[in-house]
Amino acid sequence: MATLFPNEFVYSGFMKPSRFEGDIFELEVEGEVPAHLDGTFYRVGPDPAFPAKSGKDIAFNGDGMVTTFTFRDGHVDFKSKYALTDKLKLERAARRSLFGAYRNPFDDDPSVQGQIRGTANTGIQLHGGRLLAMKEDSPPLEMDPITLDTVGYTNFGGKLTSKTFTAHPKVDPKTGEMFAIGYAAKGEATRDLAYYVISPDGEIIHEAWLEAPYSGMIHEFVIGEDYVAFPLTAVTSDIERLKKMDVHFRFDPSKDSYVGVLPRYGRGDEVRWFSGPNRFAQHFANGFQEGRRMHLDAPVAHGNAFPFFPDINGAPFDEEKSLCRLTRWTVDLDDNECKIVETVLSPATGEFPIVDDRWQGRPYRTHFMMVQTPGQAFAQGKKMIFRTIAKIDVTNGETIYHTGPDEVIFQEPIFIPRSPEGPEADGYLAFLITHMTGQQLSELWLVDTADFAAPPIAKVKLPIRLRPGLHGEWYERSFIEQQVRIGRARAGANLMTSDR
Ligand code: V55
Ligand code: FE
Repeated sequence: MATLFPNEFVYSGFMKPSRFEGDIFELEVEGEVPAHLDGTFYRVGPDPAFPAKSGKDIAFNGDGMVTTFTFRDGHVDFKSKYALTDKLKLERAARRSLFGAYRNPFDDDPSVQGQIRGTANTGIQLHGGRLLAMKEDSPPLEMDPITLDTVGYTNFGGKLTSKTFTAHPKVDPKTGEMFAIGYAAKGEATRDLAYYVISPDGEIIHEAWLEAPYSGMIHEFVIGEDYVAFPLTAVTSDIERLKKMDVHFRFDPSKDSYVGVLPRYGRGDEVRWFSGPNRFAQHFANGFQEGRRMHLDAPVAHGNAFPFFPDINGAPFDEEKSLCRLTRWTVDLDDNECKIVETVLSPATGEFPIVDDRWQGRPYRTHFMMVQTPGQAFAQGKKMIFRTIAKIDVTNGETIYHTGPDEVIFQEPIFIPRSPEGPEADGYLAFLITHMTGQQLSELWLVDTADFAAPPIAKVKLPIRLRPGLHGEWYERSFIEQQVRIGRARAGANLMTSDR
């Protein structure tokens, strides 16, 4: 039978899979792209290659599509290619879905039992000579940083023993080390948490194993100079639910929040768990250490913010309680009661925060966050939608908004420094928009962070519609070239070994 996507929200309108692989040379530009920008915006997101087996799906389960926008001399070129996961290869051979519901291996076709079912659809990072496309239920997928051809899953020369690897690794801007975790590290819904430090040339140089207080999503974590901190909130998983073909995650309002603090190069048994009230939080885009205290900054809600991961007791989705506010959690290693202290940093409501990653893991000032307008926070089908970005000064709460016209929706931005050595958060935000009217084409908008509320300085126009994506990164061309050299040196070393 040929493929036909059913008339479901996740397959229709602005969510219809674009499934486009290819290059578009010399995109149209309205306005002016600063001529000195010399680098590439890498972005990944779910873009289902086939309709789900059941015909229904959630937005987080599509196959990873990687797109790049390369800037040079005021010109922009585009490329897109699927992350060619083991899953997608098997499904292409069958020309249909073989893997079942989101993170439920019990729902898979018997012919693919035991295969890595990752989609590589959530995060992307260029580090250690590898372009990694990541889904937090599987190892990272290595791709070629220039051609976007897939190399395959990497286990870092055999040193990655966790079954999973975060979609949000953190890079220390001073040392160049990459920090990563894997939760559900011994299999879906296990409490095991693995932690890794990866050197700038891509070697795993430290590993620790610990157990979380309960099994739930640990989507992102925070690094400091001497400590790392792992936040756990009430988005819980349970193997019995998976066996019953229920959804993977459910929000459990009876569960406390936790933060586990570990020395950067610590052993698992050195972890200290701090606790706080029931909360929802996903994206800890930054945080830092102040002496014996760790600060973790994230959009935090007092109820569930993800309608597609429903309440464990079947409580109806509460849009008011779902709205997150940028909040600082502080834990103090000298606090014998091990409590999380909570401070709200801005009145803006939303999710998908980003910072200037040159200030990753160190005292910083500026947070950008996608804004959800109360009353219009969700599209039909309960898809989170945004048409405003907030710029928040975390030192005093000052919040400035950039708002688009009613007929567009925004995706998460990346930050591009005006100059590599320039001040924090001074530069541009680049983000995809979708026109909700007409042909629903996509554009890449550039906003100057120094004149944040002003209209975009450039609108880069695509002749196609891209399905809403997730996280992205900006890399200078010199960095990309250096990473290609590191990757080639390792490939050469491996050849020598197998030759002998
Ligand atoms: C997120 C996204 C995911 C996922 C878990 O942004 C969490 C949160 C695209 O997949 O599997
Ligand atoms: Fe994320």
